[in-house]
Amino acid sequence: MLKKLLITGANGNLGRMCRARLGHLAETLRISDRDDLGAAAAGEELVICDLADRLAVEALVEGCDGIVHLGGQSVEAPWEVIRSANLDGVFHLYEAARKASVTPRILFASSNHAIGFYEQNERLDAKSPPKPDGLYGVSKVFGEAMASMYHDKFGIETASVRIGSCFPEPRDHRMLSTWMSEDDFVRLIERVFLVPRLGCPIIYGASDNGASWWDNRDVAYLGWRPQDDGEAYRAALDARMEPPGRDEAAAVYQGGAFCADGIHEA
Ligand code: NAI
Ligand code: 15L
Repeated sequence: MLKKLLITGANGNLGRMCRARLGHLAETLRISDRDDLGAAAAGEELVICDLADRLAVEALVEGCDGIVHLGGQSVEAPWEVIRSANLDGVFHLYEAARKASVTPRILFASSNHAIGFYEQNERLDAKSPPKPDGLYGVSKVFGEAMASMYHDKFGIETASVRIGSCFPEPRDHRMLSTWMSEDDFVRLIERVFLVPRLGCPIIYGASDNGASWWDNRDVAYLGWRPQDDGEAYRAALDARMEPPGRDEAAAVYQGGAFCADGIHEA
């Protein structure tokens, strides 16, 4: 069991879910976001912190032996926003981890948008080079690179999870391939913090989808067995919406509509 597990981005969709469901992994959860976090539950410490504030992030990370790093800009945005939250923020997190009295193990919430420009007829594994589909995707590639460097140079272990689409259920036809159920994400987080040796793997964060494009055989040693499958929602999706036209980005690229998005100017 961990002593203190830090969850960043705890006001977000995944952060709220993790806050509610990860208490069994640690004696204390340190819950953080840049906004109000409500009242602390039993076993929680609350820390308001902007990831762009280097000294505040050092204080945030000190004493934590595990970090689920969900905080940051989670969709495409102007460069200034991406840079502050996802580049400076990740640098601050790793510098804080390097300097801390306890070296934390980290789960970094990367994204399928790090490889979004692969076409949907391509099959990827952990060795597939990045192919980001926007500034947001580039920032996730940066985060994976930081994880790799801090592992090789300082021994900090990180699971970089290229999360597909983690929502209660798939929202469109592309997500039949990219969906990860919340239950499967919790199972993955458990394995990341329980496995004796983690290293610095790239993991595709998706359920056991019949329509998957991703191969996680390289991380079989984690013992993660996703149990859900987006196929269970196909009939309901078909009844609710038309699939995208075959030339639309949503049907061509793994990153879907992000590939058709332009650069967001400030
Ligand atoms: P979200 O946008 O709901 O939550 C992100 C949280 O980060 C927010 O509460 C926000 O206040 C916080 N945040 C943003 N900038 C910050 C800063 N400078 N300092 C401190 N906190 C800051 O995103 P969601 O869906 O919960 O995703 C969590 C993480 O997982 C994100 O890093 C996202 O990129 C990644 N991800 C999520 C996917 C999904 O399907 N939900 C898919 C792929 C990646
Ligand atoms: C992401 O990276 C986003 O954070 C999330 O909101 C979804 O858009 C997801 O990718 C996706 O591609 O479905």
